[in-house]
Amino acid sequence: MNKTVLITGASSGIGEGCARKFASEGARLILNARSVDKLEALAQDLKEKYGTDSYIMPFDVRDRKAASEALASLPAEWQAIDVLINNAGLVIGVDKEHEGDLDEWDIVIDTNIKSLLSMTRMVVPGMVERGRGHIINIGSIAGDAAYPGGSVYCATKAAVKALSDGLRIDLVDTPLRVTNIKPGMVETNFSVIRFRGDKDKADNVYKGIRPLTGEDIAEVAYFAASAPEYMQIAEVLVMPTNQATGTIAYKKW
Ligand code: 8X3
Repeated sequence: MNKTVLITGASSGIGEGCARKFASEGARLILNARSVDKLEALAQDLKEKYGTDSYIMPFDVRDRKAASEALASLPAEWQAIDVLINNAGLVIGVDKEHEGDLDEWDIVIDTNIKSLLSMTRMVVPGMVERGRGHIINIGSIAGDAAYPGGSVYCATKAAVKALSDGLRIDLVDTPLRVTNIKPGMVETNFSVIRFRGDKDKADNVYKGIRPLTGEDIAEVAYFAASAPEYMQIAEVLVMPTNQATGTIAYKKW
């Protein structure tokens, strides 16, 4: 793939899966996450395995000024971003809506909604100018219906669906494409953060079922990005075979 791909939250989980998949297919990568060390290690690994050219952009996606400065300072040969993968996202806690911590929810809302929006706002105008581009948002099955303990997270992923659909409408008269990938159960660090570091509780989510991996979701993202230009994979709901909805899964204990 002869494309420049910017991935947010690239240092782990689905973001790292996407970095590895797109690298293995020959893309050039702009890797974003907070940790310089993790990004450097990933870039080095991708270089050794696939000969990938990576440009590292360490900043917290919630820091709009840092994001805008990083994008403005991209060397000329890295400025023509073809694919933006808005992956950075998280949830903290499983509290009820009337009981949770507003400061934690600010982090979730700022990351999952406002940062996705600001990256889109900053990167897409260049794509429109160049007449070429693809925005891949990592939404969630959680955006389809609220579930117990997920109120705010589900709301943020419903917002990702609305932002994806709205952007697709706004870009309908351009060659740009917008994809919203909505994963169900994917085993990453996601549940560890949801349960505030409690690894046992996080592991329990995936006991008795074979969850998807970041690499599985990366296959979907790559499929969408490599589809013919006239074909827009608008939305994909993807989950383990033994999962049916955000709350219904069959587990063999
Ligand atoms: C994460 C999937 O099942 O926790 O977006 O809603 S789930």
